[in-house]
Amino acid sequence: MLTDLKPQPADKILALMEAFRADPRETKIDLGVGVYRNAEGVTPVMRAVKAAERQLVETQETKAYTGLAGDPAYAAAMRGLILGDAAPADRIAAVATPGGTGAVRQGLELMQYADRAATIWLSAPTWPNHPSIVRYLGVPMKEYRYFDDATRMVDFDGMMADLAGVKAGDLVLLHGCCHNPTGANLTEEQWQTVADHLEKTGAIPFIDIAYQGFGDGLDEDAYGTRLLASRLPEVIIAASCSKNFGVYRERTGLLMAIAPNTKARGEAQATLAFLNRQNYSFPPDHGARVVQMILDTPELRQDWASELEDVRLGMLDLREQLASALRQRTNSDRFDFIAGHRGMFSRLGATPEQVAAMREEHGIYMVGDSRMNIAGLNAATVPILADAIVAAGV
Ligand code: PLP
Ligand code: TYF
Repeated sequence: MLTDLKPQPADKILALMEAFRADPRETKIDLGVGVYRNAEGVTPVMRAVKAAERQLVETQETKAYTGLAGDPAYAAAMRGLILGDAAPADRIAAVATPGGTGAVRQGLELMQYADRAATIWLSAPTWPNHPSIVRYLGVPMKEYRYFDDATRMVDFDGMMADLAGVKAGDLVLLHGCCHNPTGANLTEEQWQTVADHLEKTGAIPFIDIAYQGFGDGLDEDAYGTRLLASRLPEVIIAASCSKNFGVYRERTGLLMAIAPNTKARGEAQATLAFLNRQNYSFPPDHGARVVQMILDTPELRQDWASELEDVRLGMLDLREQLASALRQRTNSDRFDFIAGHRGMFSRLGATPEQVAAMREEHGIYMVGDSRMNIAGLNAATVPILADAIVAAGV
């Protein structure tokens, strides 16, 4: 059996992480994998997470199994964070999952279990794990245009022209905020147009929200998700706590399924618990419990939100610094889109050759499609990157 295995294509982002580690140059700059880093290059444990963990160590009396859906208090707290009161709780099924990736996977499993024939529409481009998992499960897949290479903004006309092809029951995967890999996001008006279209066609939004609080703020980043949740009968939401709580390795995610009515919600809840059981029985609990404690304890929640806000503003400041350094060097505003993008990433729009040249000559590591992790920069490396971008002729 094991001698017949074929090599699997590497995840380009994770391969880049290895290549960076192996590069001996002291001046190297890592703009690859989407992990937040502060000005010292550290991915800190957030203050509120430390405090909640301390409390947990002191007070937790058992590590016996939770339920198949995970801790209901975690689901309720996350529902509030993501949806506010956009949809009534008695229409929302939810299960804890191992990270946002686990939520995406279980959402696709749910979709496939419910309707084998349904197609999922992915943005071009999107996070590479989306098409990878979709293909692995054999879910029918189509793409819609999303990014305009010329303006480096959303190609909304292209997007809507392609989504004109959706059929009732198809799913449309949308990034809730902070689009990965482009950094280009829908405006509130554009979200409304998308909501109108989904309503009219009977297609179902599948929202992946992995960066709430990294873009324009916790509530602002949930605008599109809440709008769709308030207007459509069915919505699938895959959420990750990896970034906004900095609990990457704890594997903390949530899948929500908004159903048209309470009865359908009950079936969805039972099916999600069943699907958890088929894959791993009980989802991880430590990160989920920490997140729940933070969200439900006013002092912890306030401290968490304030640290997250500092992270967000720090990344916005780096965007301004880089756009301004490039404005000076090129005597033009053609890189201003970097300041207009939101979240951790920006797609620079460099060719693969230019990306390779920046890596070889300057030790600057960005993903091959020219996605940069803005959090990999600091005030000292912004001018170095700006010089390299100009030298590469981007
Ligand atoms: N969805 C998107 C768009 C992401 O960028 C990520 C990456 O962090 C995830 C989901 C899931 O992350 P995790 O599985 O680490 O929670
Ligand atoms: O896009 C990123 O960099 C993050 C982290 O297989 C990530 O979402 C990258 C690849 C992967 C899992 C997570």
